[in-house]
Amino acid sequence: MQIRKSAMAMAVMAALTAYAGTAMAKTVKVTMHAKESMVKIDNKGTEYPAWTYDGGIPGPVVRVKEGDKVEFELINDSSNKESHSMDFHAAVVDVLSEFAPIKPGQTKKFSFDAKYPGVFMYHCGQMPMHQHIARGMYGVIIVDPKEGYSKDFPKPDREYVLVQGQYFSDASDHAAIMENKGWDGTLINGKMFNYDPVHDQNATKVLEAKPGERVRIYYVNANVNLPAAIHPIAGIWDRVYLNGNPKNVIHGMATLQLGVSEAATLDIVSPADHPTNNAIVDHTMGAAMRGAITVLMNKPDADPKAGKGDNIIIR
Ligand SMILES: [Cu+2]
Repeated sequence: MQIRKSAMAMAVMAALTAYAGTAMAKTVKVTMHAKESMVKIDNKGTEYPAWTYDGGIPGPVVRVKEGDKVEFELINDSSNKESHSMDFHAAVVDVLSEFAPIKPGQTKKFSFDAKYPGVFMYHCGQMPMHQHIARGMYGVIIVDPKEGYSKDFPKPDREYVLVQGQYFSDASDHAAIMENKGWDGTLINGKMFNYDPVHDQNATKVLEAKPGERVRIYYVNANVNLPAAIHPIAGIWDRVYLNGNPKNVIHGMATLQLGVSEAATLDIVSPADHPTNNAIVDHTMGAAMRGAITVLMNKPDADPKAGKGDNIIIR
């Protein structure tokens, strides 16, 4: 009788938990500071006068659940010279209201409901917009589906964010950027060859997983002008979710084309029986050779914390 009782209690608990999982939308407060500050854009420490959210390229990873209300606050630090704004591609609002710029010293708040699950770019939309993006004002917001994981959207073992951007060493020449002139590098999470010790002797970081694990990559093409062709060398994307929406699934893709501002969720599963390496590239060779190569090491002694919890972006 005791066993039956506790089994029933567990069933009720499970039902309540499932209900709570789908029904309890939260309000998520997100505050960012626009900062015009120096950042390092390569592994040897070259400094660059960037415009950023919170001092880094890309800006902070925002992660909410489908149905959540995002209450956003942008603070344009008074030490800045430029006006800045925020455009979340996950938001359905008014471009002239919510996304309007603010001057240095001003603060702006707006909120939106995260209605669609997936992975979305955010960026500054102040003019000249291509200059604000080229200088580093972009990032990613992940909206997890309210249904959670399923057979068609399996739980990953590790998750990593990769945000690609174009580097123009003279970002003051915004007329040249418009014509894609002066494109000197491709940044992955803010640095050329950030996670590629194979092609850059100064690189120290890689993505890690254990053999056979499902690794989920949230990839954002924050380039100013160019599409990106995302391929995991020596592997195949097991599943690709266009715009990161679990309903938009494609199987067995070698390369996924991402237009400018497009983002996707890409799953890769390495062989379980031996260690392997992948190189996640923008197969557009001009971009790969400028820095868009990321090594994923699949090895038994992978750092157990890498690609989990808050460690989905390696800074
Ligand atoms: Cu800006």
